[in-house]
Amino acid sequence: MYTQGLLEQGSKTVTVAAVEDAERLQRFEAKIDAEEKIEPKDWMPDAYRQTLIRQISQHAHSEIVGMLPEGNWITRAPTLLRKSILIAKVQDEGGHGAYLYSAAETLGISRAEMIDQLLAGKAKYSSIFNYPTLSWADIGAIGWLVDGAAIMNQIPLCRCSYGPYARAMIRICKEESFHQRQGYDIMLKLARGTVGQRRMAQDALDRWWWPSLMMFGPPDGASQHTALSVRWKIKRFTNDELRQKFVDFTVPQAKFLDISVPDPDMRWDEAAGQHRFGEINWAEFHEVLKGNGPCNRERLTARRNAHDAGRWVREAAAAYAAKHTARSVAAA
Ligand code: BYC
Repeated sequence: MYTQGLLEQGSKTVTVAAVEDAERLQRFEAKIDAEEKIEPKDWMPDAYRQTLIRQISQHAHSEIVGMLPEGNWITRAPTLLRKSILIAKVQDEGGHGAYLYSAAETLGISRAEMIDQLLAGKAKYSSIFNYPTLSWADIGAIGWLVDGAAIMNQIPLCRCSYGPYARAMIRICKEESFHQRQGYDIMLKLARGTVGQRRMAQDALDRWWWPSLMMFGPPDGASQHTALSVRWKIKRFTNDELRQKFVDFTVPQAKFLDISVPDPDMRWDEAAGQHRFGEINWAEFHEVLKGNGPCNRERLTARRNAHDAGRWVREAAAAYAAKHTARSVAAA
């Protein structure tokens, strides 16, 4: 426990609390360096707790808001099989949101608080979900590119230093991998289809390519949280490192589909063993983050309406739980 007294250390007077904190910080960092997990009841610096609450809650919101662009196509999927796959995928995203809210709750914030922040427009969620799904090919592009980018970012999160987040990510990544494959399969069918279907596939790649690169966050030089998150092994790679891996992984997949990445500056750098790519439109990214993307308002309105429509369910569940608690107290 913190002691408020004073301790003489040579000529310097420091608070006992500060010494205790420094010792705890040292033990905390030694644990992280040794690749041990930090668990909810362990001591952790407040900055670690706050960063995790921020990142995990934003991640949870992204999963929940991310159900909307794809949910938009459930009634219009071209076959029964595609419809079943899409329903399963959208349900998986809801499940991911639920595990992630639970992981964030272990840090001392409630799910209700996090949801209030989202509905009040105070919490961020991934920029990518503020773009519209205009054709069936967009469902292919989301699975291929958006889930592909998500996997690239999330596989390292399975090794995150915070135990509950790392464990949630293991299951999420398994499901994301099915999501990526079903998306690529849609793209493959379209790319090998009629002229019109090929055009749809190309159009979807044209619209989703750049927003997918933005999913990795601002460039390293502008990323305010990366340094500390990498030091504390919340993030294992920087934003630019993951973006580069994604480009290197995805460009050959586009070639196999025989459709073109919409970037005239894209080229293979033999010496570096990497693709070089053009400048990302960061002004567009910041506009989307400020709430001015093509669908920001629509997404928040949909979540607010869903929250209002579900109020009676939450109230009924709370009344049922209270009744059971009262009965077990009376029986005890
Ligand atoms: N969109 O210092 P930085 C999915 C914010 S869901 C919006 O680099 P950090 C799926 C950032 O939050 C996949 N905001 O931050 C679901 C920060 O703002 P604050 C979602 C962004 O945290 C359904 C500020 O910019 N994945 O796969 O070190 C269907 C400065 O950035 C974005 C995750 O959430 C963005 N793209 O790094 C289909 C993964 N980028 O908080 C698929 C977990 C940055 O200071 N999250 N910002 O106001 C992460 O790995 C990290 O949080 C990020 C950003 C790499 C995203």
